[in-house]
Amino acid sequence: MTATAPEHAPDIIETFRGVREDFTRLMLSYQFGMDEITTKIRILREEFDKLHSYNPIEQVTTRLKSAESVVDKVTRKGLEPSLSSFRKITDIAGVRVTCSFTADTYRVFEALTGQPDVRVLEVKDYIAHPKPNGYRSLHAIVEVPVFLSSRTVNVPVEVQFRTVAMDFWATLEHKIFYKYDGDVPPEVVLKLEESAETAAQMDRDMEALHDSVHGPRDFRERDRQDDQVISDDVVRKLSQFLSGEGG
Ligand code: 0O2
Repeated sequence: MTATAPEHAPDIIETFRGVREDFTRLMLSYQFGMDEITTKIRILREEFDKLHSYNPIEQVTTRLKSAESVVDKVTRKGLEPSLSSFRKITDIAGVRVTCSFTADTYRVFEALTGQPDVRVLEVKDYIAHPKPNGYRSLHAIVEVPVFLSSRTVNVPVEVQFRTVAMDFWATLEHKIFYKYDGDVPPEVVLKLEESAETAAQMDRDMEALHDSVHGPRDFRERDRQDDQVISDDVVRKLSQFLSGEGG
């Protein structure tokens, strides 16, 4: 006996294929948006390192939310499970920039968001205003253009800027919450708040120590001085060349 497929099967398969293609295209655009941001951060990192002899960026990590976790968030927000609801979730693509000191988080944030093709959609400053549990980080939802073969798409990417100490706390806090499955005993909550304050104090101490040894990192002033050094050097070399001393 041969099984016959129901008449509407080809339609369903076509629809399913279409949805799958749209989903793949959507997730690819988030991947590309994330790539654009990481390239920008890599360029800033190299520039800071090579031209200013100071690298404020310790680590850059990326993550693409899984389809399951996007569906969870869509449901949590009370949206219907559709591709247009997916598009309303702005943290599908995430980049985390771990910096050396607190001032560096703002400096790198400014250097990234000051670029003309980066549009800031939202900023949450959990460094200036920590969450009640002690969580600290500077969050920005930015939109970057991604140039595809036939069109340009503007992709939202969540960028988190934090120090090593903030990252240490957040990573372990996440693990502890995961273990307790959201039902954390009050004494653990209190301990977490205290340890967040300890981490913040360590950030302040280490930054003060660094500045006392190396001087404050006023990058704008140093950019200006560097430009001055470069232009003086170029002028000197040019005049040597013109006077025939340049060899
Ligand atoms: P993952 O897997 O780390 O990315 P909203 O988008 O405004 O509806 P949401 O998503 O809570 O609300 O935004 P928010 O406050 O900007 O936080 C988003 C991300 O910040 C989280 O993403 C975490 O990465 C991080 N985060 C926020 N609060 C905490 C916290 O208390 N502890 C830790 N460890 N991380 C935090 P995800 O998607 O939850 O997780």
